[in-house]
Amino acid sequence: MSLTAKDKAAVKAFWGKVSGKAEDIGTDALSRMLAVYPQTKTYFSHWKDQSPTSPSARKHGITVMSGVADAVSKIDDLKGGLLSLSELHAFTLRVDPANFKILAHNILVVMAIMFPADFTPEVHVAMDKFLAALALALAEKYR
Ligand code: HNI
Repeated sequence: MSLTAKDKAAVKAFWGKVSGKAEDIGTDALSRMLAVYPQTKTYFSHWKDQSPTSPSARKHGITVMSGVADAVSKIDDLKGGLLSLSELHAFTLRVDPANFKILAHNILVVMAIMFPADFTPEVHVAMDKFLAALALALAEKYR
């Protein structure tokens, strides 16, 4: 299900409101992923502290959201724009693509908690579709 012009406009407008808090969103979403889906910890065994609120987890939450910000700027060509990131996750990190949906879910949960008034059903569906398209783009090199 591709992103319509309406979806893209909703994503860009909402991102404009929340991007100032991207680091807070990322750190909370990443720590929730590690806490709620502990199997995701296997990808971070090189961290000396894998606890959800560890400095490594916080730093990675910020890193992930820089990837999301990049994806918003490349919303018209996610597959092309995220090619190198997909190669990193597929070939180097060997992240099971199922985890992209898990992290996307946690990002949505945190956005809903932090921005209840702005997170309308219209924004919810647009962000859900955008993060699904992002996950698909990241899984592109797995084919
Ligand atoms: Ni992901 C590294 C973006 C999902 C495990 N990840 C990155 C980097 C970005 C990034 C950006 C840094 C790349 C670089 O160093 O050049 N990751 C994203 C985005 C998503 C995502 C946008 C989905 C929304 N990554 C995931 C998931 C997992 C994951 C779901 C595992 C559960 N990512 C990693 C690991 C690294 C990583 C592991 C390397 C981290 C490190 O410590 O170097």
